[in-house]
Amino acid sequence: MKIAEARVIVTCPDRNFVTLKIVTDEGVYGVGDATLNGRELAVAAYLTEHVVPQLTGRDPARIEDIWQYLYKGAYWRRGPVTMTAIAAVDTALWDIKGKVAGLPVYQLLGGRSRDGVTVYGHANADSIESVLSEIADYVKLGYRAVRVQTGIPGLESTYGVSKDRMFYEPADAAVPTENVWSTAHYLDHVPRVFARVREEFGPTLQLLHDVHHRLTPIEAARLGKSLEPYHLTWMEDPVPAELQEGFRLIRQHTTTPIAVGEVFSSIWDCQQLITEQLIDYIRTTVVHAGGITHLRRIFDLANLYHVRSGSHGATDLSPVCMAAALHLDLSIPNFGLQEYMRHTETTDAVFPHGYRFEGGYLHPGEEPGLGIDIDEDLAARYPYRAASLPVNRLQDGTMHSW
Ligand code: GCO
Ligand code: MG
Repeated sequence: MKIAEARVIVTCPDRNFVTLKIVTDEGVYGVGDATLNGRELAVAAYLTEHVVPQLTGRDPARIEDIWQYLYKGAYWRRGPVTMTAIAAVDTALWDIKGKVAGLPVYQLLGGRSRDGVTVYGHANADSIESVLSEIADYVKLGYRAVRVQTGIPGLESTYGVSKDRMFYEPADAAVPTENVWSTAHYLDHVPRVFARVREEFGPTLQLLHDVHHRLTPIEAARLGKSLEPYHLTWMEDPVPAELQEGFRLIRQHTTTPIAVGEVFSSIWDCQQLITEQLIDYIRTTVVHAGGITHLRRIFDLANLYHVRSGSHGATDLSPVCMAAALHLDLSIPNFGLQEYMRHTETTDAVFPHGYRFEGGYLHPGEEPGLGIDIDEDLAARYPYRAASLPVNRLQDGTMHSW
């Protein structure tokens, strides 16, 4: 069997997605997600111009070799654009391997380690009172883990609070929207939110909170300490993680568990965080960290150091990434949680899939391969629309992390 063709499909069914479809000379094909929010066309060009011409004629069964070829062969290693492009190829090749074997990919990865993949949903609202009713809705739907974000009194906009109730889409304008941030207002408010949430929902609902890289280590340490009475499952992205040793300071001060990794693209971005046990959950996922092949390597390293998985699953990661993540989630020994932000109906129609939500779990389904497809005719009806993530400034106008 040989790779006959690879197509890059860019579509915008309510938001932009880039998908790679690899077709073999025997007609079997596989799909991989290549979406990098706000920088979609950079990956599309990387694939079209530099990767696709090197794939034709290769044996699709040689997943590891093709991964090494694209990683080492480019000379320029790592980085989100390169690693997202490699991820797309890798994911599509696993899909093909599963279809050829007649097995769902999780079976090729060692089989089930659990019955289903526990997911967390997003409760977000302007005020504490309205976030309580959002959480109640998730509990009714069967979720056992909920991420909680609210507006901050004194600030007009806050990361994580959507305009739409069920769907969250931060990439809302071609030229980035500008948000304003105050750490003082934030640190004062968040513990009040979680005090109310615990009072209302009791001790066992798993609660999470995303700081979105907005604090310094000592500020994050204060936040973690102030949240200890409400025993969160995790405090996410407390600080920007370019400086991995920054997490040591947070760790020394608080027992609130720490999760990080959605912007990481390789094992090297989290090596120190994992081996020094500075984090509890690693949140990299298939599309941005080199596909199933590389992500499994990250999770295996994490497993040695009591770090569990908590993969990113926002709506800007396509259903193709979600399907791939679920196969890995089901098979690894150190699974923690999987983020699950529902896609819109239009997105789901473009990407018909076998995975399903039931009682707080996602199940990848039993179809051979990943159990995911792209309806190319439908996709063609939704052309790309430029959309950027917002930027963030302090009240005095200084650029801050979004
Ligand atoms: C999350 C994330 C997202 C990101 C988005 C960026 O935890 O789900 O922080 O909401 O902001 O995926 O593209
Ligand atoms: Mg996040």
